Formats: sequence, structure tokens, C-alpha cells
Amino acid sequence: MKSFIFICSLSLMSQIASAYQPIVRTYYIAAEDVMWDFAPTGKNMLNGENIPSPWGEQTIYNKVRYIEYTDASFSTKKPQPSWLGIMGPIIRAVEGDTIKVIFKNKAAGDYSIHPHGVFYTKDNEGACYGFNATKKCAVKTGETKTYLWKATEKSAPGINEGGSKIWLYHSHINSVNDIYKGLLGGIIITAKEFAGKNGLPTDVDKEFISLIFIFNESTDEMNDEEVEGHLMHSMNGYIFGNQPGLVMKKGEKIRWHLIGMGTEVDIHTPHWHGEVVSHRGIYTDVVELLPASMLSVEMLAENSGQWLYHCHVTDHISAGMISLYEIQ
Ligand SMILES: [Cu+2]
Repeated sequence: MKSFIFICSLSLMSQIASAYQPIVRTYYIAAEDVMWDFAPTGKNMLNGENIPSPWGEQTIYNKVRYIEYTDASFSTKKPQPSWLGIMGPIIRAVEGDTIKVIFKNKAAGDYSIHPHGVFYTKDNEGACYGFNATKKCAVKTGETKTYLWKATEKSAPGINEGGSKIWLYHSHINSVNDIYKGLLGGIIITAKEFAGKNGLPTDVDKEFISLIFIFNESTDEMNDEEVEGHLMHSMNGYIFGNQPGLVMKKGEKIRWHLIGMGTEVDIHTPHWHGEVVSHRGIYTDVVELLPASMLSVEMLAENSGQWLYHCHVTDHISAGMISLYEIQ
């Protein structure tokens, strides 16, 4: 009898361990030339006044964005949450899954998609150099390329991480230019033990991705004084409280996935008012982000109200690297 119970419990354990069946997750993503407004309300949403000079003088720029479609016809756009802003669609997978991205370049330049954190072969790297340099990596205007990436155990959250974690993807043909143009997005990988409906993690109620990045919209012809007004100190492509949709309910557990990007001026210290976050077991309300760093922190939303979420670097505050979030 004892051995029967033991065998039964072993079989139950293996059923739990293997409960998630990996799948292929397909995404249809285009690169498109767009106009982007860093302050669509036209106002500084912290005080209702005009966006201060020099950043308020021009807030609309030519950008290139990754845009998701429903199928291979690339005719129907898939909606994305308003808070995601300038970022491309969230590419989501569970440990063990294969990510299939059908990339269509609808923009004028040559672009690609290069992922971080997932497994890829040379043909699926989205970058050309060295022995690969003569291969065709640039997807030209009108062309389509299929990328296959694998969410392995090493892509998934480690032992000290939560049920899901963040990676990033971006174009890597002229990588510096491509990133500044706006071709970047987030990849969220869920641990297989925490895989719920649609691959969402079961250990949190909501996830946000937050890109902290100074978009340099200056040109070579500008002098130093002119340049400052074209350094858009943005959170997901929004300045001075213009980021919409950062709303959660009291009692919800939130995972904030943070991505830094940019150059040596992009030393950021995102800070939440009203709540603290837990980062690998340590409570804090400020975290450090360097260019191309990624980290995921958790917040238990208990303190109702509208709160500031901003970079704490002083001249970044002056330049409007500030959003608002709300606990309802
Ligand atoms: Cu900053």
C-alpha cells in the first residue's frame, strides 16, 4: 500500500512538473515609418501648464516602430496597451516554447530583429558581422523574413527571480541608429511552473514594461544649446506625465519590467512614489538602470491614489522623464 501511494504521488509530481506543453508562438511584426508625439496632450500633465522650453518647442518627430498584425496578410493591426507607447509589441513565451516572428519591413530603410536572452542560430540572430558578414541579414523595404528563437531554461527566470522576466529585442543593421529610430521592444519569458492562460505568469495580476531612454532627436547641424531641446527624456516614448494607462487596482500584485537604453547619459534611477518594489528579496523604491540593462521587480499595490513614477537623476527630472501611475 505504501509503495502504491508512493508511485501514485510520484506520477502526480511528474504530471505537475510536465503540466506545461511547449508550443510555437507566432508573431506578425512589421517595421513602419511613423510620426511620434512625445507629448500628445500638448501639456505638462503634472501641473496642466505648457511643456517647458526647450523640450516643448517640438514634440513630434519621424520615427520607425515595430507594429504587430493579426496574420500574414499584414492588413489588420493588433491593438496594444496604451502604456506601451513607442515600444513594439510584447513578445511573450513560456520556457520551452519556440518563438516564430514573421517580420515584414514596410519602412524605407533596411532593418532586422535581434533578440536578447533567447536561443538562436546565426541565421536567426538578426545581425551580420565577421564570418556572417557577407550573408543577407538586412530585410529590405517590402521583404519578409521569418525568425525562429527558442525560450530555453536559460531564457527563463532563475532561482532568485519571479515567475516571469524581461528581455529586449531591437533592429541590428545600423544598430545605434535603428534603436534611436524607435525599433525596440520587450520579450517576456514565463517560467513553465508559472505558466497560466496565454503564457501569462500566475504569480502576478498585471505586468508593465517600462523603457527609460533619452531619444536623441538632434541633428549634426545643431549647436549644443539647440541639442538639449531635442533630447527627449522619455518613458516608453512619453515626457512630462504624458504616458497613459499605468493603472492598477488596490490589492493587485504588479510586475514592472524595466529596460534601460541609450548612451552614457542614460544612467537612470527609476523611482516610485506611494509604493515600494521588491527586487530579488530587497525592498526599495529606486532601482538602477544602465543602457540595455533589463530587470523585473514586483509591487503589491496597496496605497490608493495617483503617484509619480520618475527617473531620479536631477537633470532628467527637469527634462520631464516623469510618468504618473494610479492605484484605484
Ligand atoms: Cu534618468
